Amino acid sequence: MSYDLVIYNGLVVTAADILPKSVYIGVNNGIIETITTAKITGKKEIDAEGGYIMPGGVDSHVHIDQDNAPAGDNFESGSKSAIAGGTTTMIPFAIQPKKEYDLIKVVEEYHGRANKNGGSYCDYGFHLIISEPTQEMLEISFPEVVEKESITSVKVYTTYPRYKLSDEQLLQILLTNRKNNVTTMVHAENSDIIDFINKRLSEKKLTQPFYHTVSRPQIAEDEASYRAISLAKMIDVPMLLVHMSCESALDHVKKAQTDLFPIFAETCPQYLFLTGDNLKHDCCNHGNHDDKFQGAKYICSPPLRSTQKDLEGVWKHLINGTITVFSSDHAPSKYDHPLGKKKGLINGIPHFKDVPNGLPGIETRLPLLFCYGVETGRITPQKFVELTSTNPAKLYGLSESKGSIGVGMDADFTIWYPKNKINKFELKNEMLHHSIDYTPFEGMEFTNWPRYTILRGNVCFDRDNGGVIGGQIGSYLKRKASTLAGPMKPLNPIFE
Ligand code: DUC
Ligand code: ZN
Ligand code: ZN
Repeated sequence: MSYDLVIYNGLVVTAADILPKSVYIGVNNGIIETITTAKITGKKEIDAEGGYIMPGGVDSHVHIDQDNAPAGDNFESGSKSAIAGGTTTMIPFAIQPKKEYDLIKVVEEYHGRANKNGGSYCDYGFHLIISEPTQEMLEISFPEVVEKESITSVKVYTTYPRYKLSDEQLLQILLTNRKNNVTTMVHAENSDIIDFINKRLSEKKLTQPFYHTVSRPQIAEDEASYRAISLAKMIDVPMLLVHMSCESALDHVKKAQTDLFPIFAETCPQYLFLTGDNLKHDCCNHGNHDDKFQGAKYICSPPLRSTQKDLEGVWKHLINGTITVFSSDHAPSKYDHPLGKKKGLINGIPHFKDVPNGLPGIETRLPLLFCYGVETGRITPQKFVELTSTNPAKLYGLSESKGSIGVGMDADFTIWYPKNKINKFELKNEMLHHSIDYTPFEGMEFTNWPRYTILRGNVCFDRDNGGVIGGQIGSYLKRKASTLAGPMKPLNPIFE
């Protein structure tokens, strides 16, 4: 029997194991049909030459074609960048605009965005962002959209004037999510602390990009994380805190997990690799010290933290198991564009508050953690797979088809070069496929990169033979309920 595709001579890694023998993986119709030690043949064959064969990356936190980032990526460029960085599935956000209570309409509008310009290169789903919950919407439109679109995760914010919800609104959403088997994602920063500091910074005319880091201190994330965990405990419902950036906030997650609450944590490359020094225009990482605004390239929220010790605190929680998923929070805006980062430079005066938040990173997420985590020996290849593919697939209801290598699963793979096969190189933005004019990881050294990215049996990226060679074949993924949390306790009857 011949297969559509056979992959062989590599080390197959799942979140649990590295298979002890070199095996053959046979793919037909986009699905893994066999994994065998017996030699098999295919119409197309890939020799992994001893490199790791991992499940395709699942990036469960990305912002694509968002209204607040008109100088960002659309689905075409964002998903192309995903594929070129080893990611085969991404989950961007469909945002409820204020005063729009028809959530089916909201998601349909995002399907339109995803289908524009030929569609997506990788598979994708949508998380829903709720910015203005009403009782009627939560009772009628919300269950409808969950059912029709199979959306099983919702993000809410404790900050940003446009999105911020009160604690009571958060409780309402947690309860609604519990009833609908939906996972809640929370952006946790105390908005009153931020406003209080911002007022004083602006009075003192301290508005250069660096003051963004001053305006959103760790204590703001720490307090809001603790509060969100407390609210989730009250309703006893699974919750993920997104883009966690500091050790003290992660300590709260660890405590809740130790007490057997279904609280999960996400971090992102920027909180492992970059410090707030990058927001200073004369930081030694920048080539051009004359551009006093370039720190704006690093404005994201929560902000980059101060010291190497802060980064080590996040690494500790990544290694000790507190952190469940490693996402990019790809939230790109061009730097040199009036609607991009330079929106915050008005008549030559910097205003960090007007700079669109977020960093590009969908393409660099996997290579960064692979090179600085796996190849340095800080984490095992299995832990890498767990954080970057298996856990996001389980958390967001995709584990029947994505996130692992097994018979019956989608044939999504990231194949790495064998160690030392390629020369170490310094990253340059022109190597990347996003539509952004910079990467915050410029100049960092890489010892490896995805050699092949395969989506449902299609070789979409071949780094040495044409780069992105796949088409815009990405499909919308209907998702199931999360399989990460255990069974819930009975609901407190007061909340029925
Ligand atoms: N922070 C967010 O909450 N979302 C997108 C980008 C960012 O920096
Ligand atoms: Zn956020
Ligand atoms: Zn985000």
